[in-house]
Parts: sequence; C-alpha cells; structure tokens
Amino acid sequence: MSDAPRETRTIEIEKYDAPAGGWGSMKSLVEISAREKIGPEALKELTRQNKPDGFACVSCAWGKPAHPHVAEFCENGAKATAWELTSYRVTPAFFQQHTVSELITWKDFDLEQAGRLTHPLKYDGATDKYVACSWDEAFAGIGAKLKTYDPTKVIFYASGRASLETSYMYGLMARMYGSQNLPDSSNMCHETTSVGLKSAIGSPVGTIHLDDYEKCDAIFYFGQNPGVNSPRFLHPLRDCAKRGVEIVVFNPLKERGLEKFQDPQNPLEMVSGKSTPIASQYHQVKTGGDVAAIMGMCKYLIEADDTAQRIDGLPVLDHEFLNAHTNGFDAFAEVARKTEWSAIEHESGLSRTDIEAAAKVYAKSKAVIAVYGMGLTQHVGGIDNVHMLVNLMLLRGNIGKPGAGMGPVRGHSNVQGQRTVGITEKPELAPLDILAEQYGFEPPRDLGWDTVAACEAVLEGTAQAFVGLGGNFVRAIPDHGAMEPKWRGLDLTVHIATKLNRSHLLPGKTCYLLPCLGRIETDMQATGPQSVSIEDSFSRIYGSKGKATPAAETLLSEPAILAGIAKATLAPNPKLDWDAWVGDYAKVRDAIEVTYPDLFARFNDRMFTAGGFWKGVPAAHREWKTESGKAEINIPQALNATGFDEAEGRFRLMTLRSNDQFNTTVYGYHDRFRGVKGTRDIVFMNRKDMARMGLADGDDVDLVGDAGDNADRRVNKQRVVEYSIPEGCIGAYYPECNILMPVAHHARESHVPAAKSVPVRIERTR
Ligand SMILES: Nc1nc2c(c(=O)[nH]1)N[C@H]1C(S)=C(S)[C@@H](COP(=O)(O)OP(=O)(O)OC[C@H]3O[C@@H](n4cnc5c(=O)[nH]c(N)nc54)[C@H](O)[C@@H]3O)O[C@H]1N2
Ligand SMILES: Nc1nc2c(c(=O)[nH]1)N[C@H]1C(S)=C(S)[C@@H](COP(=O)(O)OP(=O)(O)OC[C@H]3O[C@@H](n4cnc5c(=O)[nH]c(N)nc54)[C@H](O)[C@@H]3O)O[C@H]1N2
Ligand SMILES: [Mo]
Repeated sequence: MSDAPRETRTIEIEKYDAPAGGWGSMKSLVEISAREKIGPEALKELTRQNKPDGFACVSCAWGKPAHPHVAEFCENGAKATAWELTSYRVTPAFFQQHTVSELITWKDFDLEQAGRLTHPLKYDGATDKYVACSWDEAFAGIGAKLKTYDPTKVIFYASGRASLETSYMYGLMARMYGSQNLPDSSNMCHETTSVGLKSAIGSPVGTIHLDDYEKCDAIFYFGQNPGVNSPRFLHPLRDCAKRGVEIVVFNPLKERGLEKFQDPQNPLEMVSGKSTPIASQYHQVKTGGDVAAIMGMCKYLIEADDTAQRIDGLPVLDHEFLNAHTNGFDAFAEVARKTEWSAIEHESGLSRTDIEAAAKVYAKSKAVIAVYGMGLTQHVGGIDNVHMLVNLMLLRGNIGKPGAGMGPVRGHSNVQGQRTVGITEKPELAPLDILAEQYGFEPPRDLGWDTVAACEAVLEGTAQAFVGLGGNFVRAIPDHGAMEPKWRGLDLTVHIATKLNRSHLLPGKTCYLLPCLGRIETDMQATGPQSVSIEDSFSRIYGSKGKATPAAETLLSEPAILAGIAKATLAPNPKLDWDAWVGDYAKVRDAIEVTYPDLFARFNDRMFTAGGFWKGVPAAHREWKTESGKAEINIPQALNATGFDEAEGRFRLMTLRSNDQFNTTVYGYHDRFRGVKGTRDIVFMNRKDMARMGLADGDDVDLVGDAGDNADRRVNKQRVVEYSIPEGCIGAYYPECNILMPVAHHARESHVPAAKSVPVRIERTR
C-alpha cells in the first residue's frame, strides 16, 4: 500500500461570504509557504514577481503593467511560486523506496507535494522503479530510440509554461526531426480562440491592451473566473467598478471574484473590512447557453435599431462601421429577427427581461470589452460562442478602438507565445519557408497531430513515442479509462518536468524523466546567468530573470535538455550550433528575430521594456486579415453549444478548477470561495434537481458518462453539494472527472475537449 503522506482531512461545506482577496487569501498564502517549508529568501522572490527586472510569474498569462504594484502578485501566483521553491526534493532514493505501481495509487496532490525532481531518471521495467542515470546516458538513449521511428508517429507535446526561447528550439527540433506533431496545452484551452477569432476578425488573439480597462465603460464577461485563475485582473476590475463601468457577467456559477473584491495589498480595505462590488448584472446562464443569451442581446439590438430607423430615431447599431468593416450582417440580422424568444429563453435559461437588461447596457455604452475564458471555449459549439461574442461586439463597432475589443484571458503564462514561435501542428501557422532557408532543411509540410489527434493515435496504437515539454498530458486529456492502458503501449515516453505527476507513472516501454530548472531559478550557462522571455494575454513580450537558488545542482535548463536530445538525434547542421545557443540565449533570440522579423525586431534590445513590447495585432487597428478583408459576422450552427440533445436524467457537467489548484497540480483540498473544505470529491447540484432525484445535501452519488457510445465511464462516490447552479447543470472538479469525457467530445473545428458540457447521468452510490 502507498505510504503517501496521508492527510487527515476534515470535510466542511458551508457558505463563504467573504470577498475574493482579503484576509482569506493572506491566510491561504501563509499556509502554503509553511507547508512547502520555504524560507525568507524564497519569500523575497515574491517581491520580484512581474517586475521589469524580476521574473514573469509562472502561474497565469495576465498582463504585467509597466508600473507594477510594490507586490505585483496574487494569492495564486504566490502559491505557484511557493510550489516551485518548495524545500522538498524527490531524489533517486525516493524512487528506491517506491515502485511505479505503488506511486500510481497516490493522489495528484501527494505526487507533486513530494517535491522537486533532482536527477535524470530511467524507468527499469524489471524492478518497476525509476533509477538515476547520467544526462549523457539519457540523451544517447533517447536519440538512439528516436532515430528508429517514423517521425510522423512521434508526438512532441508542450505545456504552455516554457519560454519563447525553449519553445522555439522545441518546434525547430521536432521539425528537423521530421515531425509536425506539436500539440500544445492550448489545444485543450484557447485553440477555440485561435480558430474562432482568426476566422472572424483575422487575428487569432485578443485585441485589447491592458490600459483599455482604463478607457472602457462596460465589460461583458463570459465564463472566466478571475478570483481563481487570474487574480491580478481583480485590480483593474475593481478600478473599473469604482469608476462606474458596468460589468455584466454571464456564468452558471456565482464566482466570488466577480461579485466582490477586497484588496489584500490595501491596508485600508483590509482593516476596515470594506470590499468593492464587481458585477452590476449577474446572469446565471445554463452551461452551453451563451449562444442563445448573446443571440437574445443581438436580437434586441437589431430590432431596436429597426424601430429607430422606422421612426427616424437614433440608430442603435453602428451602421457606418458595419458597412465599412464587416461582412454578413444582413443574413445574421435576419436570423436574429427570426429566432423566437421562447427558444432563446429555453436554451439560455435566462428570461427575456434579463437578457434585454444586459442588451440595454450594451446599447448605451461607448466602449465595451468582451472578456471570456474556458466557459466559452470548452464546448462542442465553442467556435459558435466566440463568433457570437464577436458579432455582438461588431454591432456597435466595439473592436479596434480605444477601450473596446476582445479580451480572451489566456491560461498558462506563455501559452500564447509558444504558438507565436512555432509550436503548432498546423503547417500554415509556421514560417516553414523561412525555416527551410535559415537552417537548410526540408520541414514537414503536412498537418500534424493536435491533442485530440494525438490521443486518437495513441488509442489506435499508431503513435510510437511521446516527448513532453512540461505538463501532465495524460491527466489533462479526456477519457483516462481508455487512454491510460494504451499509454503504456508507447515505445518511448520522455518527460521534461519539475515535479512528479501521473503522466510520469505510465511509462512507455522505454521511459526517461528529465528534471529541469524552473523559471524562478538562476540559469547559469557558459556566458553567465541567462534570461528568458514570454508573451502574455495582451500579446506583449517580456524578459524574465530567475534568481532563486536551483532546486538541485544536477538540474539542467530546458534549452540545455532540448539541445542534448537534438544533438543525440539529429545529424550535425553547420547552420545551427545548439551548444552556442545554450551558452547564450541571446543567440536563440537572434534566431527568432530572423525567423519572425516583423514580430521580434530588435528582440534582445527590447525584451526588458517596462510593460513588455507589443508584437502587434492587426485587428486591434481594424486591419482584418480574413479572406474578405472584412470582419465576418457568422451565423451559429445551433443556439446551444453542448453538442448533445436534452434527455431525461441527462445532466450537463462542467469540470471546474478549485481555488487550490493549477490545472492538474493540486495545491490542497479547499475551494474557499465556493465554501468547500477538505475534499475534491463533490458535485454541485441545483436544489430542484436534487429534490427530483430524492437526493439530500451530503448524499453520495456516482457520475456516469452518458455520451451514448456504450463505453463505461464513471466517477464513484461524489458528495452532493446543494449549490446555486442552473437546473440540469452540475459542476465537479477537473482532472478527476476527465474520465467521464470521450475523446470524440470536442469543439468543432478547434478540437478543444468539451470540458464544460459533458453529458452525464447521476446514480445514487450503492
Ligand atoms: N490558480 C490558477 N490559475 C490558473 C489556472 C489554474 O488551474 N489555477 N489555470 C490556467 C489555465 S491553463 C487556464 S486555461 C485558465 C483557466 O481559467 P478560466 O477560463 O477561468 O477557466 P475555468 O476555471 O475552467 O472556468 C471558467 C468559468 O467558466 C464558467 N462556465 C462553465 N461553463 C460555462 C458556460 O457554458 N458559459 C459560461 N458563460 N460560463 C461557463 C465556470 O463557472 C467558471 O467560472 O486559468 C489559468 N490560471
Ligand atoms: N476536464 C478538464 N480538462 C482540462 C481542462 C478543464 O478545464 N477541464 N483544462 C485544460 C487546459 S485549459 C489546460 S491548459 C490543460 C493543462 O494541461 P498541462 O499543461 O499538460 O498540465 P499542467 O497541470 O499545467 O502541468 C503540470 C506539470 O507541469 C510540470 N511543470 C511545471 N512547471 C514546469 C516547468 O517550468 N518546466 C517543465 N518542463 N515542466 C513544468 C510539472 O511537472 C507539473 O506536474 O488541461 C486541460 N484539461
Ligand atoms: Mo489552459
């Protein structure tokens, strides 16, 4: 049996009334710092977080202002820092004590809590243990194996944390090897944005700047949880609320950070107990019901405009903008007029009065920002969601002017940047001709595997090997029950990681686990300490300098590990000196500049610009890089984004993040804002659904997959928590519930797993 540190956890579920931020966040910080046993030196690192000469926070991708606060960090950024600076270590001795079959019974929390990995390791099938090996042995072993495969059957996954320098090297290495199978965590996340915004406005990313929040007069806020996932956003949101900006929220759950905020860095607010209310309207839309809600607003606006035109009143829509800049308005307007309110109300779960109230705010506002996150992207109809939000914004010219635009909130700290520098399976998104010329090789030109295609290839047995640059791929993807056994059939698995996670415990026939430096740590190379760079949600690029003492002397940096693998795998190339790059990352940045001269001009000179330098987004100045040369107004395929029919007993499950996790990294068992303490095995349910099923708060139920494909998918014994959530919708935590999601249940076009509307049934636990 496992001797993982067994916590004695007391489970408490009670309503939490305190604001986001405040004393709760200070307490939570003190707890994690104590638990990770981090000393004063490490705590000092926090003051360097997100500063022009400091390191870019390893948590989320929120912007770093040019004039940062004294402490430009948040509760969850600080947790991420403490997590990386932990004083616990996972040494080869740890693996002598624990077999892989034992470790796989540990919980996600216990695995990562064991500490930082210190030595390169190889899996030994005979003893079922990881054993230490030298870096040279690891590189030679990996290179020898990779040389035997069909490169088009090898997966090179990246989780969105690695720097621009590392990511550029990774994409290049994969292509020189012959593989365009470069799935990224973005494939499970904002790929819906990359595809949806690209097809609608010609730019695949957000169009606003951070300071647009100082200029807007309304914010329409969909499916993103700032109190947990981007807490530094709470500061501009609070400032907006104080300025009288109307913040109209659409979310099935009442998320605390969108309701009220108390600034933990403001002594006055902390002492007086005052907090700022955030949302001016809060609409608890049904999961997957946003298309209908937005259609309702568009219908109201278009019909109000029709009336105004008839009676010679003031136009509600910006016709000048629509005529000059958009394509498809008339057809869309016809659909909006014809859509019945009864259908809109049914699909959104909102009343006509509420939707009209939201539309009225939109109609009177001069500059509107549309914010969204996983609540829109992770649905079968995710593209419809994004398109509808764009449509709403285009009706009054709210893209490409000060204080207005699209504000997707990205996930991992460099997830957007990885795509910028070539981690993509789509050949048209990488400058292949330039790479061919720059390095004298013929890059693969065929479409590679994205995350879903990679999963399918593993399930079918066509994939031969997997290399992971960070992340916890097998835990983040859907359908664990089917995937995990297949995973062990891979011939080679290689993980570059900082901490142990479940993906590492599903070794292929040959498996290496390669520990790397984190971004907070000093990265000493031949020419001295190195800096790296990342890109945030606002397309701004920053330098980041790690200064903490590395977790172990045996660690290598990510660029050094990639160079080791590349040299052992690829034929020498006179145009590329991997060692010189590792010795001086400025040389990698020079190479990036050659590949992307427009985006990265004078990269090395500009990387420490306060507030970052902007890579440029054409749609931000109304240059529409679409086929028609205009912004496209798209008609949605359906009013409902779930992609499945309603049926008796079928619920829409949204998989959620708690306040105590970063993706698959579980920091603890509390979800403070939602009032859950000591457990993750819960399901949030509406009172009426509970009554209908004869369930009481605290009862145990099993969640059973209801995708109609006859596979048995189930999560046992979840405690029912009565919660304010629309009828027919339930919520439970990711990644534990990923087992309920079929691989095939993903967004059309973008292939993002549809983690926010999974069809499930509920059975009482026997
Ligand atoms: N501390 C911390 N920070 C993080 C992360 C983390 O796990 N922890 N993860 C990082 C990553 S990779 C990402 S992508 C982001 C994720 O950040 P978010 O985009 O905030 O993602 P989620 O927490 O998954 O869910 C977002 C919200 O969508 C709502 N929602 C669910 N379904 C619907 C729907 O159909 N419609 C609407 N309107 N809303 C819906 C949920 O109630 C929830 O409030 O955060 C990043 N930052
Ligand atoms: N059901 C459901 N599934 C989801 C989601 C959901 O909302 N619901 N969200 C999806 C989203 S948005 C995302 S982005 C994915 C996340 O998927 P991933 O990005 O694959 O997962 P993470 O949990 O972020 O990865 C954590 C691991 O990264 C490693 N790591 C941390 N820091 C570093 C570093 O600096 N370098 C290296 N090399 N490794 C490091 C550690 O070993 C740690 O265990 O999950 C997706 N899956
Ligand atoms: Mo993400």
